This record gives sequence, structure tokens and C-alpha cells, in this order.
Amino acid sequence: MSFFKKILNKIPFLSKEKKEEAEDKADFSESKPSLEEILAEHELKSEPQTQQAVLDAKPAERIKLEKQDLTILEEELIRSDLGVTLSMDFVEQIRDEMKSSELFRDELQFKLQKFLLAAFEDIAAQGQTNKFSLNLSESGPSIIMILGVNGVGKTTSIAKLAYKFKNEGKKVLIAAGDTFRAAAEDQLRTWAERTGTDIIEMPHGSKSSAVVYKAIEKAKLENYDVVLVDTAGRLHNKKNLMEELSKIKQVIEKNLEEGQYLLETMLVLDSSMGQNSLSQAEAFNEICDLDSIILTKFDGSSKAGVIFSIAHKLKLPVKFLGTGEKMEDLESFSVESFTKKYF
Ligand SMILES: Nc1nc2c(ncn2[C@@H]2O[C@H](COP(=O)(O)OP(=O)(O)O)[C@@H](O)[C@H]2O)c(=O)[nH]1
Ligand SMILES: [Mg+2]
Repeated sequence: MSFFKKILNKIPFLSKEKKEEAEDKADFSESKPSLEEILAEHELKSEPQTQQAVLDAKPAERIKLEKQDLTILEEELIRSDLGVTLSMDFVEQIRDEMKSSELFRDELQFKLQKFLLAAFEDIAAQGQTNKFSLNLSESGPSIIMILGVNGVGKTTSIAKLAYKFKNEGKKVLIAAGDTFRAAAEDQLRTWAERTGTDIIEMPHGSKSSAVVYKAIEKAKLENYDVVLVDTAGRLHNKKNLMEELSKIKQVIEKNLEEGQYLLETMLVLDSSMGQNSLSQAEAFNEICDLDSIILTKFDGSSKAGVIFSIAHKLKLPVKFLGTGEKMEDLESFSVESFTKKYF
């Protein structure tokens, strides 16, 4: 059952009659045709008005939404990881609409969909770097800086990206910028070997910016297409991290000509951490302008609501989803397939 149907199913009906009626019809059960099936049957596109037309055609099955339902709706939305602000904003909108006209339970899904997708549309309408896919530079190396706190899956995501780009015929260089943990370097070297990509390493404790400098020199000389930069995840020391990141940026800007490269700063977030991820994203975004997000551990018992919070609050696109521990377990994010899965 989809994410939103589950939420909507939790809203009780105020009168016993209505509850029985709903159970009889089991409007939202999996055995009933999905929205897409209904739309396909009517040869309709999934536009709000046409969806509305389908619903209007079966008025007898509709259940009126009562004011009291909204409290539960709000609680369930918050629990689904949409976050307090977003959940309250949506419920407020519904409350306003209910003042002037009757609303029905089956309208909620479309209204929520429209409300949430508005942020995706805003992002898609922004400049080149903020679109949902990663567009590599054609006139020089694409440097992808991977940021995030420890354990979210930075190194694994680098391996996955290296594998993906390698398969696309690109020349890939990994910069082992997390020089603080010896284990991190070993882990990255193993991934480089497994993916058949090259790696730049420096002695334990070296500056990340020095590793990046070396990587850029090699990338320029040997025409690498992609440089993946691993970084240390020490957010607890904000000042150090800030300095380190700004040094890395300086090194890149000093050593490559403007317009001859692409720099993408990607934040890795663990999807199982829910709203915690949002505060991490906010903190990192303050330190350095983020371009996009990789959401890892999407294979676990993750909740998808956080993607919407990120989109609404930070206006950042999620570009990849990590769906397992292997190097093949990376999906390019698409609004279309995500929407299909969750609405
Ligand atoms: N299930 C699952 N595990 C992941 C995923 N990405 C990373 N991991 C695991 O999370 C742990 C931490 O990953 P790592 O890349 O070392 O994190 P880092 O500290 O940010 O570099 C490792 O055990 C990874 O195998 C994912 O998408 N799904
Ligand atoms: Mg790591």
C-alpha cells in the first residue's frame, strides 16, 4: 500500500455508519484499482482536474471530511516524516478550504500530492545545477564533492558513483579526502580496485585540500572526466569543517579555469534518520552551498517524507537513492517514479 494511502487510512470516521460504509467499500484497499488504473481506464492523464472528474463520477462512494479528522491527519503526516512545518501548512490549507466548501476524503490524496509536488516543480524550474539529474561538464573534469556526517554512506556512495560513471565509459578518479581514519582509506582503496577506477591517496592526517590538489593536477594532465572527492564527516567541529571545505573549493577554483569544469557538492543523508537528516542538511548548507543530495539506505525501513521536507525547506534536489550496500545499488532519482511509488 502506498505511503499516502496508509496515512489516509488512519483517519477515523466520525459516524459509525460512515465507518461501516467505508469498510464495506474498502475504497483504499489494495484490491481496488489504483489511481493509475482508474485514470488509464478513463484514458485520463494525472492532472488534478481530470482526477477530480473521475471522482465526481462516483459521488455515492464519497466520504465527507470532518474538522476533527484534521487533527489525526496532521499527526499522521508528522509521523510519516513530512515534518511539523510541512504537515501543519498542509492541514491549514485544508482547514481554510473546508470553511468555504465541503471536502471529501478521496480528494485529500490529490490535494496532498499537488501541495508536495509544488516544491519539486520549483526545484526543476531552477538553474542547471539544481535539476534532478547530474549533468557532467563537457569541457573539463566534473568534481563531485561528497559530504556528510560519519556513517551515512559517503564512501559507499562514491564507490557506487565510480561504478556508474565507469560503466558509462567515463574516466574516473577518486580522491581519498577522508584522511582522518585509516580504515576509511583502506575501504576506499578496496572500492577503487573493485570498480577499476584510479585513486589519489596521501599519508594519514594529510590535508584534504592537498589530496584534492593532487587529484586535480592528475585529472588535468590525464583528462579524467570525473573526480569523486571523499571527505571526513566531522560536523561536530563546524569551524574546522568549514575551513577545510572552503580550502578545497579554493584549490579547485585556483587550479581550473572558470567554465572548464563542474563542481557539484553533494550531501549524503541516511534516509532512516528521518527529520534528523533535515537538520544535518541545514547545517551543511550553511557551511557550504550544497547542490544536491544522495539519500542512502532507502532499501531499509525508511520513510520517504523527508525528501519532501528537503525539497520544501532547502530547495535541494535529491539526485540519487542508495538502495543497498553493493556498488550496483544506486538509483537515479526521478520525480516521476518516486511519485508513482508514494502516492
Ligand atoms: N543498506 C544500505 N547500507 C548502506 C547504504 N549506503 C551505505 N551503507 C552502509 O552504511 C555503512 C556506512 O557506510 P560508509 O560509506 O562507510 O559511510 P561514511 O562514513 O559516510 O563514509 C556501511 O556499512 C555501508 O555498507 C545503502 O544505500 N543501503
Ligand atoms: Mg567514509
